[in-house]
Amino acid sequence: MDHDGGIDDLLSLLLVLTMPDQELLGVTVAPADCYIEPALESSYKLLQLMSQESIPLGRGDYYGINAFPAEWRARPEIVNALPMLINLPKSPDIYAYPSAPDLIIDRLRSASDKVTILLTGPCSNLVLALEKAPELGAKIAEIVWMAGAFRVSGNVAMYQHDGSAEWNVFWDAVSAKKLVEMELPLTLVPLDVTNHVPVTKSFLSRLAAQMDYRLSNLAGQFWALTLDTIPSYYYTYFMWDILATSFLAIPEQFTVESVRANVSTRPPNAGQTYLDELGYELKIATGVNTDYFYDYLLRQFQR
Ligand code: AGV
Ligand code: CA
Repeated sequence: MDHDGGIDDLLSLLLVLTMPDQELLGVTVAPADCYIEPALESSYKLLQLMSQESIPLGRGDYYGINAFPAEWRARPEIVNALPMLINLPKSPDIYAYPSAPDLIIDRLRSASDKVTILLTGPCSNLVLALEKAPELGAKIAEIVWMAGAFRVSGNVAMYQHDGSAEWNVFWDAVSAKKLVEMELPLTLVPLDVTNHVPVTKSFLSRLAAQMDYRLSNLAGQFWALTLDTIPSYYYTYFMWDILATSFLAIPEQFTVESVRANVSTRPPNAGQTYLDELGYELKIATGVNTDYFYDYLLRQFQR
């Protein structure tokens, strides 16, 4: 799993660790929707909470072209101060961790079977790994990436931009284009489908009703931190990464289309993903059974 330290990235890490059929081989973090130090600390603490601290962590040192707003990047600091996490041992020296691309290479190389790669941030770490060791493409069973916006608007509101891109692609559109061009088995979970799963108070209320379970209690606190997303009249916090993560466990609840697509790397639509007859083969999730999805989350956090 490669994530970028957002609140829903960290919840996604927790969710993967509840999946009986997934063996998590490693976690790498990109310094995108986070500052890298607190994000690695929260990742390490969550692994400890789940008694999985032997899963290796890798540090992303590559910074994309279009930085995330600082207010978003700073939010996960709060996570490490929550009562359930604050007193857990801090990670050893995060600068002693391997670099993210090196850990990805090591994990793929030493795996006996093909590996699924879950990306809940930009794809730069994976692309750097595959550029260094292209033969490892053959070790990938599937890449599931929360990214893109095809038949809906994007969520980037920036200078020199028309709003058509989704942030994970916009941060490093050049790497995104390279990844798409590789034509590896790639399934995108774009805004087209994540728009259907906002973080709602009614869901949080159902989660709170089962807060005797430690994970429900913690997840409820994480999600509560997302409700003041700024500016609130424009942004809603969605279960972006959580939905992409759920795809690993309940793919049959999704509608998936095989398409040809491409990625723009230039203003005014840098990072836009668009359907293109002459583009590259990939899959996009376009629908999900939302009731089933929310119920699934409530079940997984009953521990
Ligand atoms: O574009 C969605 C991606 C997801 O990987 N991230 C958040 C999720 O982790 C960027 C993002 C878009 N809008 C945001 C974001 C917001 N209002 N706050 C924080 N991050
Ligand atoms: Ca993310």
